[in-house]
Amino acid sequence: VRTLERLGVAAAFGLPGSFILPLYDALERSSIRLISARHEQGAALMAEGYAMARGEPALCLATAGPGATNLVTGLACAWADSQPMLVIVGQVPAAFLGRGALQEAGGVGSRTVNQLGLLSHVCKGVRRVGSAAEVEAALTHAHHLATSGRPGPVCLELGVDVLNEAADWQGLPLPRRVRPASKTVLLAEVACRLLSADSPAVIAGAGVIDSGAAGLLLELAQALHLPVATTLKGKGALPEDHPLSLGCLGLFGHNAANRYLRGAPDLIVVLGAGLGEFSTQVYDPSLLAAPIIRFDIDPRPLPAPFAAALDVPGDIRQNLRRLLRLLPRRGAPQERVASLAGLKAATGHLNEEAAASDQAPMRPERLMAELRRALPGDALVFSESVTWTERYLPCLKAGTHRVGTGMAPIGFALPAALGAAAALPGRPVVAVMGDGGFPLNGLELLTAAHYGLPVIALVLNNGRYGSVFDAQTFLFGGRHVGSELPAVDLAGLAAALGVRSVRIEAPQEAGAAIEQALGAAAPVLVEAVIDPEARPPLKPRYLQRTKAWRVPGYTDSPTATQAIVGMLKEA
Ligand SMILES: Cc1ncc(C[n+]2csc(CCOP(=O)(O)OP(=O)(O)O)c2C)c(N)n1
Ligand SMILES: [Mg+2]
Repeated sequence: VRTLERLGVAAAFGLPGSFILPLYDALERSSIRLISARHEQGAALMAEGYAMARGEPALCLATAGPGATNLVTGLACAWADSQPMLVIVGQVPAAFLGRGALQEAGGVGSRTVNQLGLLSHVCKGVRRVGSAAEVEAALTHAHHLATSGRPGPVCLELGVDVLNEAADWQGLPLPRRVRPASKTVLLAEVACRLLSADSPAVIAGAGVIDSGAAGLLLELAQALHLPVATTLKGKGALPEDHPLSLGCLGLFGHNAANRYLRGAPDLIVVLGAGLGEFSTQVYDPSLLAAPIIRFDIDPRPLPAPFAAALDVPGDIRQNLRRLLRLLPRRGAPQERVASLAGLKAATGHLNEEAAASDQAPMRPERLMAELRRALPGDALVFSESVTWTERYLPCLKAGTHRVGTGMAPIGFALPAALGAAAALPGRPVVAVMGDGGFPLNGLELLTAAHYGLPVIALVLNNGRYGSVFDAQTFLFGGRHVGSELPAVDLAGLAAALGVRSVRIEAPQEAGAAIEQALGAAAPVLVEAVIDPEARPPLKPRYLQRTKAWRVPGYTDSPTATQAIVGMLKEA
C-alpha cells in the first residue's frame, strides 16, 4: 500500500472476498480512497472512467475465481480503449493450489480456472507475485508498464498468504514516465510536406486526448488553418465549436467531416487514431484517398486498404511540440474556414430541424440540444448512446466526451462516470445510455449513493434495444425477437436504490430536469422518454455492411425497402 501511495495511486475500485481481504483492510488505513462496487465489471469500468478523467491509473481489486473472471469485460474494455489500470487479484494460498480449494483459480487442479491466463488476454501484462519481498518491485514495474507507451491494464496475482506476509520496504526508485519522441529530421519532413500541401487536413483520435496533446492540436490547426475531423473516440480533441472543426468522421459522424475528407485534402495527418471500421465508413478508400502522415505511440499498420505514407512514432504531445517549433506561424488561407462554415450549414450538421422539434415523445436530437444547453462546457459525458451524442451533442472541451467503443459494451457509461466522479470531485459528470444498457451495471447507482458520487444517469427510454430492433427490421424481415423491453418503473427502482429521479416526457421539461439534477449534489437518475421511431440517419455504406449478414434467401419486403430508402439521405 505504501508503494501504491508513492506511485500516486489515489483511488481503488473493487469488490471484496477472502483472498483479497488483507489488501482491503490495509487500504482502509491508507490515503487511497476505496470504493466498493456491486460487481467486479463495474469496478473495472469505474477504474477505466477514472483513468479517462484523470489520465492516471487507479487500482482495481477482485478476489480469486469468480471475482477475477467477473473482471474480464471491464478489463477488456480498458485494454481496447488503451486506458492504464493497476489490477490486483487474490489467490488461494500456494499450499492449497491444485487441491480443490474453494475458488482456487491457478489452473492447476481439475476443472480449475486459470484466472491469470484468462486475464492475460485482456491485459497489457500479468504476473503472479510469489512472495511479499517481490511486491514492491512488481507493483512499481506494473505501474510503469500500465502507463508507458500505449497504456493498458496490468494485473498482478497475489495469494492471500503473500498478502499477509511481512516484508521489508525497500524504497525502490520510481521510474519516470517515458515520452519517446521522433527524430527532428523526420518531423522536418512532416513540416515540409504540410507546408507544400495545398489542402492538408487532420484526423484526430483518442491518442491526442490521452497524451495531453489537445492544446497542441489547436495550435497546429490554427497555425496552418487545418480543418480537423476527429474519430468518435477523439471527439472534441479540437473543440467542436471551433471554426476549423469538421466534427466526427465515420458511419454515424457528421456529413461535413465525411464530405470534406472525400473531396478536398491532398494530405491527411492522422493523430493517434487507429482508423477502424466505423471511423472509415467500413474502410471506404475514397474517404482517405490522400497520402497519410500518421502520428502514433504504437504505429501498428493501419487497416487495409489504408497505409501510412509516413509514420511518426512516439508520444504525440512530444512530437507535436517539436513539429510546431519547425513551422512558421503564417497567415493561412482564411477562405478555408469560411467554406467549412458553409459546408456545415449545408449538411444538416446537428439536424437542426429535429433538434428544435417539440414532438413528444422527444426526438433524441432535441434531448441532445437541451443537454448541451444545460451542461457547463467542462462537464464530463460518458456515452453509450453514441449514435446520438457523437453527432448531436457538440463537445466543447477535449476529453469531455468519452466512449468505450474499443469493445463497445453496453453497461459502460454508468460505472465509468462513477469512476470519473471519484477522480474529479466537483466536476459535473453525466452517463448517457439506453434503457437496454442501463440495467447491465445499473445497480452501481447504489455505489453512487453510498459514496456520494453525484453523477447524472441519463437513460434514453425507447422501450427496446433500439439498434438490435432496427437491425432486425432490415435483416430479419421485421421479426423483432428478444429486442423489445418490458416497461420498468425506473423512478421506483431509483427510489429503492436511494437515488432521486426525474422523468422527462416532453422536450419542454428536459432543460429544467437536467439543471435540477446538476444542482442536486447527489446522484440522480434522469429518464428521458424518447420517440422509439427515431433512428440515426443511415449511410449507404452502413447498409452495405449489414446486408452481407442477412439470412440466406432474404429479400426486402416493399415496405422495408421503402423505409430503408427513405433513410438513406446521407453521404
Ligand atoms: C455487453 C453487450 N451485450 C450486447 C451488445 C449488443 N448491443 C449493442 S447495442 C444493443 C442495444 C442497446 O439498447 P439500448 O441501450 O436501449 O439503446 P438504444 O439503441 O435503444 O438507444 C445491444 C444489445 C453489446 N454491445 N454489449
Ligand atoms: Mg433502448
